Formats: sequence, structure tokens, C-alpha cells
Amino acid sequence: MFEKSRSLLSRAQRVIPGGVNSPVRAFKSVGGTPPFIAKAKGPHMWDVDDNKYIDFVLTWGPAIIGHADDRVVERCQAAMARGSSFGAPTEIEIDLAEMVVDRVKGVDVLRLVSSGTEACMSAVRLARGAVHREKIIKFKGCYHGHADCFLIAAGSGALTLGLPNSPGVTKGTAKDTLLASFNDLESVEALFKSNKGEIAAIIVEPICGNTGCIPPQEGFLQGLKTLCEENESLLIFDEVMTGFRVGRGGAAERYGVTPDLFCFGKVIGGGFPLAAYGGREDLMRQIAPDGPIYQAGTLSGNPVAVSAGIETLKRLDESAYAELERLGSYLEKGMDEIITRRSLPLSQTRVGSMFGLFFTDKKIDRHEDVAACDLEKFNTFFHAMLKRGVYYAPSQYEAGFLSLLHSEAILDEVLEHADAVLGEVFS
Ligand code: KE4
Repeated sequence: MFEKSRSLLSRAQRVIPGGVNSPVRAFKSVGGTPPFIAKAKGPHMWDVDDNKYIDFVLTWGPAIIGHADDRVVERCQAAMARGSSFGAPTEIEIDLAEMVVDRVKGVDVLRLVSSGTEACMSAVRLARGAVHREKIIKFKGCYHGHADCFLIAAGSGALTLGLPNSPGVTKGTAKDTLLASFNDLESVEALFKSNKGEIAAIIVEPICGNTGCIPPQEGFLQGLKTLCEENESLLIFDEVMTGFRVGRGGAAERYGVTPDLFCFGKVIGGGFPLAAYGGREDLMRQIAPDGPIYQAGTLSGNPVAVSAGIETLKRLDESAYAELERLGSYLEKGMDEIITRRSLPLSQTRVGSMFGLFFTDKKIDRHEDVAACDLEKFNTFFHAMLKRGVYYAPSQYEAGFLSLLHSEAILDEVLEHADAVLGEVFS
């Protein structure tokens, strides 16, 4: 089933760390050989051994209108024929920026960059430079890319001082990142109390998407905003995954909480290397060349990526989000029926077309709860579904995604496989 992928993996491992260009693709947490993908179209991918998959990863979120959309392909080909990058301003960068400003309340000005990491690290630099403080608060289990200040594990002790969670991250960097628990406002208040006047910002995924999918509890996001206002710190929503995924205006609109700064990625680039950060005008005007806070990028806003982003966002109108909600609910209800009929120790989370399936019967409120899941059973489920042509994210700590093309017929196929597989896994 995976012969060609196996031989490609050993060839790849000779010249690329782990044979992959991003660690999660190596299937380390689920084991086995990652399929090398040959092509994708709509809700499907095919690997080099010609196995076909219903794709719930969607390149970790971007392919919300489906892979290789005809109009996106057309627009990108036309843009490419005019030159892929000029290192100079273009009109379509303004078009995309105006689309985001129009869709997202609280974004007055934004800057396009090339990855979610770049967006998040730039937003943190801006916050620190604007309020002249050095510390930030992030949440255990939230991921904001691989910038040093984010690769921090929870330290011990009440102060929850950060510790590097990767070699190469200095203690000097780690001391300025504090760790709190998601959906736990007291853990945030404690950090503000023990670091009075030193915290520049909170950065948070408004819906956790990197420890499975964990929605915010009622009042949590507003509570963060209030704590920031009381402490003259800034609130940064990392909407790299949720932006334009969970609604036209992202999670900020869905939960009615407007942060000071936003980070976007994934969907905004329609599968191309394109991300952005933006927010309050008084803050964004401090970014060079308007202001002194530096950030730059050779390929930022390149016309091919921007063309893909514009075409994708154009397709994401209210009817598209209603359809994504309908399909998400269809899958959730179908899984719920199986879980109830078979009385399985599984719990589901979902926000629109972003979902989590956790191998525990406990409620999932934060990262610590996910760590208590039966990861072995998840791995068995993952591989059994993969063999049946359903490609879940290769980790219990990742979210799943639907596209507009994951029709009810396709979801029925998934549910049939899931029913059979879960029967075996829990027999
Ligand atoms: P990138 O630098 O990978 O474009 O974005 C980093 C990032 C920032 N913020 C959030 C909320 C994110 O989810 C991400 C990246 N997400 C992972 C998926 N869990 C990307 C997959 C990967 O690392 O290969």
C-alpha cells in the first residue's frame, strides 16, 4: 500500500531532516510511513502509490474551498505569466488588504508576510515596541510558529516562568515568555499580579487548534481583553488557523471580542505562503517605514500568492460559511450517533468546519486534558482510517478541517468507515 512512499522516505531522509520539511508530516506521533502525496483535487488527495484519501487536514487548514480550485489555478497561472515577484508594490496587494480590513472589525491596517510564524513574531515585536515592555503571556498547547519566544515549555512554580522547549532557544528569551492555561482566567491573573507592569501582551489562539480543537469557554476571551485593558497590555489573537475559517470575520467576530492585533495565515493565502498581521491603526503605524519597529520580507505580498488569497476569500461569503457549518454539524451528529450507539469513550469538539475527536470521555477544556487521552487508541484509529482512505491529522494534538466540497455523501463514507473501525478499536 505504501511501497513508493517508503522508498521516497528513505531517499528524502538522506538529504532532508526526517525526510520532511515540517516535523508533523513525519508521522512521529502516530508511527508508520507518511504517504508522499502526488496530487490533490477538491476534498481528495492521491499518494504516489495511487491510494486515494478523503482529506481532513487540507494542508493544515488553507484548502477550505477544496484543493486545486479551477478559478484559483487560473488566477495564479495568469499572475505567474506576469511575473511571480517584483520586490515592489502591486495593486493586488492593496485589493487583498482592503478585503481583510472590510471583513475583520478591528483591522485598520495590515502587513502581508509569508508565514504564520512571521505574522506572530512580528505582532509580538510590535506589541513589545509599542508598550515598551518585554514579557508576553502565551497558553500551554497553543502554537504560534517556531519563533524563539514561542518555543517555551511551562516552567515549574507559581510564576510559571518559561523554559526553552527546544535547544537553541536561550534562557534570556525564555524568561520573557510566561505560560498560562487556556480557559483559566485565574492563571492569567496570577501572571499579571506577579509581573506587574512588565507584560507587553497576551497572544492566544482564540480557538485552540494545535492541541486538537478546543473552543473558548463563555467569557474567557472577554476576560483576557479586560485583563489586558486593566494592565495596559495588548491582546493579540493568533487567527492563523481560525481566521476566515470559522467565519467571515474569524473568531473575533464569532465571539464578539476585538483584540488589539490579529495574526492571519493559511486560508488568507489559499494554500500559498502568505500570512498577515494587523490591527489598530495607532499600533500598525509604528511598523517601518511608517514607524521605527522593523519588519521586512523579500516575497511578502507576492502577486501569485495574493491572487490565490483573493480568489479564496472571494468565495467565502455568508452562504459558504452556512454550508461549512451545515457540513460540520452533519459530521458531528453522525459521529455522535456512533459514539452513543456503541457507548464509546470519545468526545468531540467543533467550531464551524474545524473539529476535534478526542479519545477520552472527559470534557476537553485545555491542553492538559488532551494529554490524558488514550493516544494508543487514537493511533490505531488513525492508521485504520488511513488504510480505508480517510486522512485524519496524524496526531491527537491537531485539529481536523472540512472544505466546501466535503459533501454529505463523502461524510457518509467517512462515517461508515469510522463506525467499523471504532467497533474494532474498542472491541
Ligand atoms: P506557519 O509558520 O507554519 O505558517 O504558521 C505557524 C502557526 C501559527 N499560528 C497557528 C495558530 C498555527 O496553527 C500555525 C501553524 N499550524 C501548524 C498546524 N498545527 C502548521 C503545520 C506544520 O507545522 O507543519
